[in-house]
Amino acid sequence: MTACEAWISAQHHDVFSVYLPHNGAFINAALSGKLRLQLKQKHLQLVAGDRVTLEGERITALHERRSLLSRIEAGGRGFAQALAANMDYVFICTSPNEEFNIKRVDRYLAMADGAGVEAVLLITKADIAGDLNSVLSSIQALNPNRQYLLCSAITGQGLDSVRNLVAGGKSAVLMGSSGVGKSSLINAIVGDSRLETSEISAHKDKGRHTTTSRTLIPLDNGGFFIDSPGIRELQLDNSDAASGFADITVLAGGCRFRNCAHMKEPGCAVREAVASGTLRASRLDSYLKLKDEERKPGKRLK
Ligand SMILES: Nc1nc2c(ncn2[C@@H]2O[C@H](COP(=O)(O)OP(=O)(O)OP(=O)(O)O)[C@@H](O)[C@H]2O)c(=O)[nH]1
Ligand SMILES: [Mg+2]
Ligand SMILES: [Zn+2]
Repeated sequence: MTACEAWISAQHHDVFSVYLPHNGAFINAALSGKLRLQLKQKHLQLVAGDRVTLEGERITALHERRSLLSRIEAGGRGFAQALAANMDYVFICTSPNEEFNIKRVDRYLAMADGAGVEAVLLITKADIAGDLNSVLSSIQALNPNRQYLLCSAITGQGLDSVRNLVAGGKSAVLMGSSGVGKSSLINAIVGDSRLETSEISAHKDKGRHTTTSRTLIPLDNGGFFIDSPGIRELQLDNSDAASGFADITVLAGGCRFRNCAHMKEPGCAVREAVASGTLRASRLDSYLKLKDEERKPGKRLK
């Protein structure tokens, strides 16, 4: 039987919807018994964006991942939950209304950082009269160099820029609270209404997300989006987080105390690096927030 490469789009129980890059089709496939066992032994789960080997309708191998975004599973059992693999970008979607929360934005940024995936802030619903100035100034305060794009699914503002970021085979996963307009944005860019969307009031009434699973959406410019359900609880995967702060780990080797918390300890090489301008203060802040997060597992993100 001939084997080909396929990309994981969505999962419904034991059935995976996979995308075939050679012909652009989506088909259903299931894990081979052998791969199922291998994944179980390694505590791995296939996730949207994963590259796999397909033999007929059987998925027989998982290819090495270029990047993996993950978080601690909601419910506090402490397992890392994979969110999307092989992404070039995380589009962190937030709208300039009551939903806007700079701490949440920072949390998403730290997650992207931890996975080594580039983050772009999408300020959605730029057509509504929210307090755009205060939103932009809090983003500036977080990091003056942070890229952001103003977009609107209604007026079309910013859609070309978002589209161009993924041109030529790049992939981006859209993340952000339920109702910020992730699916609407993708529909507006793709030019049809393939993804279900709904009024925010409906979200609140039903207490559910309109989008319920991650799905791969190919664009005609060669790029890919992954739509995802709004994340209610966002915690960071410690292993990813630590690996995303290799610069700080290296600096910490120069601290006087081995267990230095880089807060007020004398002889702290990390603080010295901030003072001398070799380390951004905002980066140390993100790192410390993350450490704080690790000490308080199960803390809800509001
Ligand atoms: N004014 C305005 N409303 C928008 C825009 N984009 C989306 N909306 C509205 O916002 C609501 C939620 O949009 P969705 O696209 O379903 O939001 P979502 O982020 O995909 O939500 P989940 O799938 O639950 O995570 C809908 O009522 C949309 O019509 C926009 O650019 N401007
Ligand atoms: Mg959606
Ligand atoms: Zn220190």
